[in-house]
Amino acid sequence: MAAKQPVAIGMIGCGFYAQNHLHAWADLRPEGALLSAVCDRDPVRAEAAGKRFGVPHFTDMGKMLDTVKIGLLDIATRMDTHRELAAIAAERGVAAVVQKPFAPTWEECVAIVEMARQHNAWLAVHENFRFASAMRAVKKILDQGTIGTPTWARLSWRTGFDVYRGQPYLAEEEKLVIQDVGIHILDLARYFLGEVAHVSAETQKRNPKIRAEDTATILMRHTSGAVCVVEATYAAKRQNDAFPETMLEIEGDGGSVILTKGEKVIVTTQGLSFEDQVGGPLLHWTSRPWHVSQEAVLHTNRHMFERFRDGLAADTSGEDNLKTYALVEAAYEAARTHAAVKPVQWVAKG
Ligand code: NAD
Ligand code: 89Y
Repeated sequence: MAAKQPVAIGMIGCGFYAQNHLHAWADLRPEGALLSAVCDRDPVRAEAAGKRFGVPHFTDMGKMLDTVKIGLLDIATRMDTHRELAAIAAERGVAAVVQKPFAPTWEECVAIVEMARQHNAWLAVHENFRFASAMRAVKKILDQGTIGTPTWARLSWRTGFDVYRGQPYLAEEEKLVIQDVGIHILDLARYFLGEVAHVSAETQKRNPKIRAEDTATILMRHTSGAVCVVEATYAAKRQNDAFPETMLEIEGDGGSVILTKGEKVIVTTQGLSFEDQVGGPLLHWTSRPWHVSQEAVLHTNRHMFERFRDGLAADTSGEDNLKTYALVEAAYEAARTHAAVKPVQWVAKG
């Protein structure tokens, strides 16, 4: 069998969260993902990343693509820049992974997918929560039929961790908790329970110092008939804050799986229960509490690189992520109207 070709990776954005991408790419070098250039419009950040990871650095993505032959671009800038950068990638036929949220509006998300389609360019969204070790373990339990058919779930992200310190822009966003982190939890709901028929939601702004909603309580009926509660808040004040872990309970007709703080699962099947630790080990560049989120970046990057190299769509392709983004849109619409909303109307528009 022919050896698999290495892929040259170009990193766009070297800010707060991109540091995790950079470390993950460095770890994936032995597997053939060769970080080959970095770019940030802030020259200090670009140079720091270039020096640290031993690759050329740029302040302009076009210039970087003119200078270094890149196979796969990893765009970890903020959402307002994604359309412009993804367009440059698509027009040059270069594959791209774009961080979540895909874009600030549904129309822009669709435009990005459409551009990639027109230019036949490979496109994916870096939706890392579903790639975390604990989430993979839960999915395996479901796929093995251990709890039977899932019929009810609660996926819960409740924290008072000061997210505004590392990501000060969050305090100014027009839409906050659903678009920033609820999007991950909604994606997990799709991952575990499939597509969604109806969405109801209530939002609250509990912290007066920020601009948008910081709490969302979302109720969904999946097309399978399963019912799921998705909770997301940045305003919880509680002991043993689980940041950045997602707490999860899924009940099926044959048992249940519960994921608790510390990445412990409690599985009940055929009347018997057992517990297991399902998190991944600390990596040389991860630390608590962020480790859970960071290690998911490594698994996400590996998935992206392998799928691109093998000519296959990513599980979280641009098209797939539109379905998650449709849940975000539906949740905001439901919160605005206090009525149940069908997300399929966005997907049909896409
Ligand atoms: P940040 O502001 O710290 O970093 C963004 C960087 O992009 C900055 O250094 C900026 O100079 C650079 N940039 C902007 N426009 C550019 C351009 N045209 N060309 C090159 N560089 C450009 O933001 P952040 O906190 O790192 O967030 C980045 C993205 O990561 C956001 O979409 C955020 O939602 C996402 N994020 C994801 C997770 C997760 O778990 N998946 C966690 C945190 C943040
Ligand atoms: O921005 C958020 C995300 O995507 O994951 C965690 C986070 O960084 C803060 O809640």
